[in-house]
Amino acid sequence: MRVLVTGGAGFIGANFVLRTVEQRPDVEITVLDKLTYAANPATLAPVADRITLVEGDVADAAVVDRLVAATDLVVHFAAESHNDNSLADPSAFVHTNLVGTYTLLESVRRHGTRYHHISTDEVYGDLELDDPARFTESTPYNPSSPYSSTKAGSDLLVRAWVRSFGIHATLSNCSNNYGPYQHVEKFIPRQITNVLSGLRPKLYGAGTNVRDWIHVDDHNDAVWTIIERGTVGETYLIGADGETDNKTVVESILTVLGEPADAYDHVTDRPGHDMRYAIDSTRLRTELGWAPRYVDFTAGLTATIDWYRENVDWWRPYKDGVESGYAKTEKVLG
Ligand code: NAD
Ligand code: TDX
Repeated sequence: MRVLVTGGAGFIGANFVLRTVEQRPDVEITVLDKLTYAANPATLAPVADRITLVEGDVADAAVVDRLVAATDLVVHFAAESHNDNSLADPSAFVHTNLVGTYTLLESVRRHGTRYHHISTDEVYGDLELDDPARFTESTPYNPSSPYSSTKAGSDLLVRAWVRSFGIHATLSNCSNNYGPYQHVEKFIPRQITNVLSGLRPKLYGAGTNVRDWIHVDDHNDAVWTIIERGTVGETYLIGADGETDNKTVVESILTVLGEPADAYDHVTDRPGHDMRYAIDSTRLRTELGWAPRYVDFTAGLTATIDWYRENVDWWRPYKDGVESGYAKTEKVLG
């Protein structure tokens, strides 16, 4: 099978490529990636001779059409993915997440190609801390940020292209991922690499916000499950029952790294900061038989910390630039 992976040089897409090369030797992979600041080509270096890497934009119709014409399946990971960046400048988010998805949809429509759309639980907005509810496939869309609204818009385009044009698409909305090869701008790698660099972790506001953590390998196994066993036109939520508040995550990282658990700073909160995400993945588990393998978040977090400790060369070139960007707006709270 020939698979086109968009965004395959970023965090989740690259983990998907590495795992697929290892586990499915029959799959021929082409990666389409713009190699933005978020990509790290070093991640794919070990499989360079097993895949084809095309540097290009998912909103470039000519490139997309040439690649889609020569593939059996598109897995669309490419996106501008960081909420903080979307607050500073939303333009790239509209371009990549909306125009890029539209461009792919028109191409898969033309060629009748199977398409899987990767999305996020953030399209559902947020929950209160004491709300017993979790997101399900029927939760109404209510995104908060420029990032999540462009992801929500991209999901709605896919659904409309299924209904109006009969494209063969499935969608998945996953909770917060962690694991190796995640950019140091994101919460968990930022705090790990802060401690490893002699800097104090930075917690937005009080740190009571809750995220529903899932290991990236569990996400990608679920994606293959949906591609192979999902019903075309349907949406599946992916989550591993990993709800944890940010303060607990920072304290765990410090403890694992042998530092005092309170050696972190509270800093300026994110504007419009979503309070809590929580996924009910019953449908994926009961209908398609998927289950996460990383059920102990502390064990998965410890393995991830070890990975960043052992792979300083991978993240070091990105660290200073990210921290100087945050320093422009972030103030330590008294
Ligand atoms: P990432 O930022 O690490 O990687 C994104 C990749 O897309 C990068 O390699 C980048 O170069 C590429 N890209 C950006 N714009 C492009 C364009 N115009 N054309 C081609 N390539 C482009 O993101 P990630 O965390 O790996 O997220 C991947 C997908 O998973 C996104 O769709 C995101 O919305 C979704 N998602 C992420 C999480 C999470 O916790 N990180 C959770 C749920 C869903
Ligand atoms: O330095 C920080 N301090 C901090 O307290 C950073 C970078 C973040 N935070 C908080 C904000 C969030 O409550 O940690 C939490 C996680 O932040 P991010 O890693 O930026 O993730 P989030 O905004 O939750 O979005 C992530 O999950 C859903 C991904 O970046 C999205 O691409 C995905 O769709």
